[in-house]
Amino acid sequence: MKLFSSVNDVTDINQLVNEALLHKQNPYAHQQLGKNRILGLIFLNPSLRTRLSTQKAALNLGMNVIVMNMDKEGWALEFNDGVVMNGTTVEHIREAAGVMGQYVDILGVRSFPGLVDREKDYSEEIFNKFVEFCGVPMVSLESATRHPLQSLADLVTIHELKTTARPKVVLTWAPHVKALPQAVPNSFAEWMCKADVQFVIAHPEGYALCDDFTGGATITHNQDEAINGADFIYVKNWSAYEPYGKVFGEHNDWMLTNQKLTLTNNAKVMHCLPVRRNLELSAEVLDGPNSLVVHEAGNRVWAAQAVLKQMLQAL
Ligand code: SN0
Repeated sequence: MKLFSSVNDVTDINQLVNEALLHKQNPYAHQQLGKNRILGLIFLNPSLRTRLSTQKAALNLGMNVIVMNMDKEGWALEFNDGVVMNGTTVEHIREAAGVMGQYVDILGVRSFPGLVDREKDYSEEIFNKFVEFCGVPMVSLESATRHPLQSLADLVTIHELKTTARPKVVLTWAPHVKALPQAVPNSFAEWMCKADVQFVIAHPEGYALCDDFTGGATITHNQDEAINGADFIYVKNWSAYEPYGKVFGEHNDWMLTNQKLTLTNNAKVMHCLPVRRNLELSAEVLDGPNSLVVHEAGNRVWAAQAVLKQMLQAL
């Protein structure tokens, strides 16, 4: 694999999931594969899990890792061609990405959407320019519209803990105080639509995701109906796709509680984290026996390791 930016870059998702679980059983089996190989991780936005789990995955494979918080420590990047750079941007993506490619064998980039210009965000302009100019294989650490390492870890977690062959998995919108990207729910939907699960999405009116990502899912505005009999509930806030990046209404009753869990098949509760307690998800659920959030974050290592292994093998 030379590019990992969405589920469409994966030839066989079941094989990738199984490979992640093999790494979990035997983390150091491929320590020679990454010897003398360097992974570069570039962050244009904050990160906890992605940064640490991807580093750990690379170390398990024998790689060395270099990390840069480009937003805080780098020069301000220019992404447009043909501009006179007499303003605040200092370095063009053409040179910056090209130089990064000189130093690393595989490059990871995190770049959130601006949530202002939908066409710009959904064209994945920033991530694609890194791909175009760095000249080395690239992995997404969350781009404007997707978070594939998270979604793979989510699928690994569901596969690992399911008790029926085809579990009911519900993605539910949750309240928040900010406008958040659609990347995590888009990506989760895209992966679940390709997985062997019964997939339902619940959100208040006005929060429909872009249907490029949700084809095959059952979509409802009734959360209680959606979570009825659910085996897994994936909690996430997102801002509207139309009107783009907007938030409206309070919808505080969309926060998952123990009372709501009684409707489910003792559902396991997932969230990509960071989560805002008692806003997005109640503390009673987070601290209760149904929460998988920390376990799920642990699986980020094995998902990243499965992806990096396939990328190292293609070098
Ligand atoms: C990001 C998001 O895409 O929703 C990253 C998730 C992995 N989350 C946030 O930006 C949360 C910010 C906040 O203020 O709660």
